Amino acid sequence: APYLVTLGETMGLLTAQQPGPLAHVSSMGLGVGGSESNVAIGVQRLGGTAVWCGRTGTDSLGQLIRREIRAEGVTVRAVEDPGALTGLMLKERRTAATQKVSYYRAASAGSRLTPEDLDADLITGAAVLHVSGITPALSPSAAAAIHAAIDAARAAGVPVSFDLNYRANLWSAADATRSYQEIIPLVDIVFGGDEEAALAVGPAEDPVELAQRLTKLGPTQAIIKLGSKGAAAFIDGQVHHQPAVPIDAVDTVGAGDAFVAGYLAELMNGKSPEERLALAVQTGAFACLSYGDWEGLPTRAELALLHQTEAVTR
Ligand code: KDG
Repeated sequence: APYLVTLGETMGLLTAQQPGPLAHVSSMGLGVGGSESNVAIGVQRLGGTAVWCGRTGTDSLGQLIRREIRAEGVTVRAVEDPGALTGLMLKERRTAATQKVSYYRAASAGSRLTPEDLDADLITGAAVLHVSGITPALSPSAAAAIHAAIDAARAAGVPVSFDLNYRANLWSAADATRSYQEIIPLVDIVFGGDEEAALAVGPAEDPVELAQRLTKLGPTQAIIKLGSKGAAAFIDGQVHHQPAVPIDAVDTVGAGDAFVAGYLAELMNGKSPEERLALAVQTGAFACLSYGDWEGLPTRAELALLHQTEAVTR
């Protein structure tokens, strides 16, 4: 089956079980999270096929990550690194409405990804390669890996998708801008929030303007994710406005990955830009309706729940 291939760092994820100061939280839930593996899981839940490449430690967290991603049906091609521990993230909720993510990932196994970790045949045989702007922020070798993956895909005519995914805790805005300007001309599809896109192409009032400027750098599809305002896009020379699905969000972390998964799943199905964006806003909305970065990602059958009005069905 045509498959999506992606690479990146997935970490253990500790989530406070109650809102309040972390010093007074007595229990944390243990799960896993990583932007690219979230996308892979999202595609797989929608009926597609996905492969995740990365690097973990030989530790228990590494085992947990492999098991969890595999359990979702995603093919895992991750190197086990005996020389470093698997990274960790911590999600605290000081108030019910606000979340803070902290990283414990400096020199982690995932950040030691190298070009040698990649299987060129896996990339050249894919329907699409998806990468994110987190990876070049991790280390020089991880940056080299994302470039090597993009080069392999381009040489084989495999379309490349890139989510800017700016993480201010990992690098400066200036470094991100430099890296985005290197990578964007090499990709076909670019996703970003309006502030992320502004790092790459300068600020603009109108998100369509941001999308158009992104396409001037090379991609034929530029999609600006606007959260509760939906999305604006410039795809194959056409402007698109996609309203969001109105919902009461409980946890917005992971919504951007869900959006990308919805878009790419329909791209792989040969669907039109309108159909890709329509599924993207539905999967993005769905991800906000449950806790966890990816656990709530929808199957196609579950999408109907977005419009269900009865609270209970028996
Ligand atoms: O999009 C959600 C991701 O941000 C999260 O799962 C963690 O990959 C992650 C990161 O590096 O921030």
